[in-house]
Order: sequence, then structure tokens, then C-alpha cells
Amino acid sequence: MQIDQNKIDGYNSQSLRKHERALTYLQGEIPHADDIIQQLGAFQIAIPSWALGTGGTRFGRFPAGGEPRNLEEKIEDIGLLHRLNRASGAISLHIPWDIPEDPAHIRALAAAHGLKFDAMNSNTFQDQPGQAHSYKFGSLQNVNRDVRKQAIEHNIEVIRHGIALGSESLTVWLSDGSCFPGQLSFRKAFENTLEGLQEIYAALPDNWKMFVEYKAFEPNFYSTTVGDWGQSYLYASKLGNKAYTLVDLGHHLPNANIEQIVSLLLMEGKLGGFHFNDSKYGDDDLTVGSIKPYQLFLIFCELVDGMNARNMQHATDLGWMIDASHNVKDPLEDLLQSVEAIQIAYAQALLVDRAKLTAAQERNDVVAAQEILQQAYRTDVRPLVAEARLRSGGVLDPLGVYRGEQVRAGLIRERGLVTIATGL
Ligand code: AFD
Ligand code: MN
Ligand code: MN
Repeated sequence: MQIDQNKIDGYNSQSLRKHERALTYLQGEIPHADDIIQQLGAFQIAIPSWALGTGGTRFGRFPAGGEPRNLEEKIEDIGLLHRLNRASGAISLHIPWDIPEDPAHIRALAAAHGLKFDAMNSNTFQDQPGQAHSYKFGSLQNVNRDVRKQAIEHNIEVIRHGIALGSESLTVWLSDGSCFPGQLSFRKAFENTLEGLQEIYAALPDNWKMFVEYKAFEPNFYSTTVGDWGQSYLYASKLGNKAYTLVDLGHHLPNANIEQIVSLLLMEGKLGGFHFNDSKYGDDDLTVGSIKPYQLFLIFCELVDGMNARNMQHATDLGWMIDASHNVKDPLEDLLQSVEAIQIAYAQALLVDRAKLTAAQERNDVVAAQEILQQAYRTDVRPLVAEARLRSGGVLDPLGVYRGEQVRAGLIRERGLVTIATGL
């Protein structure tokens, strides 16, 4: 689905004057506004292949039509997002759902859309047709050595697919755990899992990273074998310097202080990356920033502070990815909203006067410290985000163009009502 440059220029010109007034005001108020614009331009958020369709829940799925029918169309859809916002420059694949028939062709197609391959995701939470051993009672934790071996081999196969595509990281999310007290030995489950992760880790190329993703509950409801940041940190620390913790915002118990977790993992050099989403109750996979935007901002405050303390490159030294599932929204509209929410939180965090904040902390001036944060949070930074898009060749108002061009209607005409089986 192409949107030609003339139409994009037309959309931009309609609201350019308003944008320029707002941008000039901010540049007058914020001395380092152009640095922020430059950092925003470099900041790319990976889009998960599974978020391009309607995810559904265990109670049903209501596809809205126009969903991608194959890996090529998933790449084209992310290419469209990236054409509009110039901030979705990577795709994260899920194996076996996204096994490339012809990796060279897939890699070339992605490159033509300006896309890289972000982390590869393995899947030992579902039994695939013809699978020899079931994961019903877990994968790497399983009491049966053959099941564990099958899960290890699957992850190593995922690494192989990733190498062919130019990916440099593997995310291991294990749904393993238990539903009832007594069902398993916590120690044995940990030891089996660690042993399996060590075999997978040994297969990582030197330039790869492994992200150990934790989740408090679901699909197991009494215990999860990689259930919180402490367990993930324990695994990652025992595995070695290529292993890191992955923080999915939806994977915490209610009211967890995620920004504190992020700060400490970053301090230890064990924060690998994020799966951004938002939630009210659990792993709701809602649009980033749609429920708790202030929490998202506070997380970015810790990220900016922690990355600067370690001289890390914001754009490249962590994995930035959305992980969401769309049930009542057009997936592409949701993803455009999510990318912008992340950019806004990042830009607001870059506004925080760290020296003033530290001074307020040192004198226990609670109100001043809070005011410094809230001053940044209450600044409308959208003109800076829009300017970063424009300077990168994108669109002033991606959602407006997407809707104005009736892209979803065009995709439905092209693809019809498609039921893809890979919703999470
Ligand atoms: C589900 C899991 C987890 C994982 C994702 C992709 O909760 O977030 O990262 O699927 O496998 O959302
Ligand atoms: Mn996730
Ligand atoms: Mn999840």
C-alpha cells in the first residue's frame, strides 16, 4: 500500500504553519530543543510481527479485515508505518509463525522498506502440529528431558533463522510455571531452566544478545518459572555477559514500581530492553501510554539517567520494542499511537534538568524535585516529535494521513477479511 510523496507533502503543508509556530515557541523555551529533536530522529522502535493483526483474547477474536496474510505483507505494513513516522525501523519476528521461506528475499524486502530485524522470539508456549513432545507442563523446566531438549533445539533453530536475516538477539519468554501448589519443585524447575538456557546461550554468536523476559503470571496462575525481575536477573547473571533481562511493562503485579526496577537493572548493566505496552489489570497489551503515561515518563527518566551514567547510546544500546495485542482498534493505528507515545515520553525525559533534580534530592527538597519532574512531564513536546519526523522525511501527522488516505479500507480491498492464526 503506497502513499505518494505529493500527497504526503500536501498533508504536511496544511498544518505546517501551526507546527512551525509551536516549534519556534519550544525552541525559545528549551535551549537544547534541537539536540532533543536529533535524539528523537535516531530513536527507532521495533514493531512485533504479531501486532499487525487483531490479537484477540481467549474469549474470541474479531478480525477487522486487511490483515497481513504472510511475512511479506507484515514487512510491507511496518514499511508503511515507518514511511509515515520514520521511527519504526525494525521488525521483530516470532518463530515458527514467521519462518522465512527465502531469507535473502525477506532480508532484501525489509531493507527496501528501511527495516532491520530486531530480536527473534521463540515459542515454547504452544504445541505446533506434528510436534513430538508437548509443552503442556512446561518447556525448559519440564521434568521430561526429551521435552527440554526439544525446546532447546527450537531456540537454537530460531537463532539460525535470525542469523540468516541479520538479527542479533534472541528473546526467550517462557510461559513455564505451575497452576497449583505442589505441582512442581521450584528448585528443580529453576535448575532445569537454567541448564536449558545455558545450552541455548552456548549457541549464541559472539555479537548476539539473549533477553530473558519475565512475567508475573499467565498462562500459569500459581507460579511462573521466570516470574519477576529478580529471577530474570539471576538467570541472566548466571548465563554470562551476553544475557540480559527484558522488561515487558505488562508483566508486573499491580502497582509494581517499574521505574525502580529499570533503574537497578540498568545500574547492574543487565537491562537488555523493553516490550512497551500499557495495562490496567495485567498483561492487557494496551496501547503504550494510554493508561499510565506518567509511569512511562518516569521509566524514561530512569533510562535517560541510567544510560547517561553508563555512557550508553540511547538509540542502539538497548532493545526498544512494542509488544501489544489489538482487539478493538485497527492494529496499524494503534502502533502509530504507541510509537508516538514512546517518543513523547522520551522527549519529556530529555527535558528533565538532572543537575537541578540531583541538587533538590541532595537537600531533601521533595517539592522541588517533584516540580522538576512534573514541569518536564507537563510540557507539550509533540512539536519536537513532529519536527524529528519531518526532518527524517516522515509526516507531520501520521495518524491523520493514514486515516485520510483510508489505508485500512485499501488493505481490506486488497486482502479482504483475513484470519491469521498468530494472534497472541
Ligand atoms: C506474550 C507474552 C510475552 C511475549 C509475547 C511474544 O506475554 O509478552 O513477549 O507474547 O512472545 O505477550
Ligand atoms: Mn513481551
Ligand atoms: Mn506479554
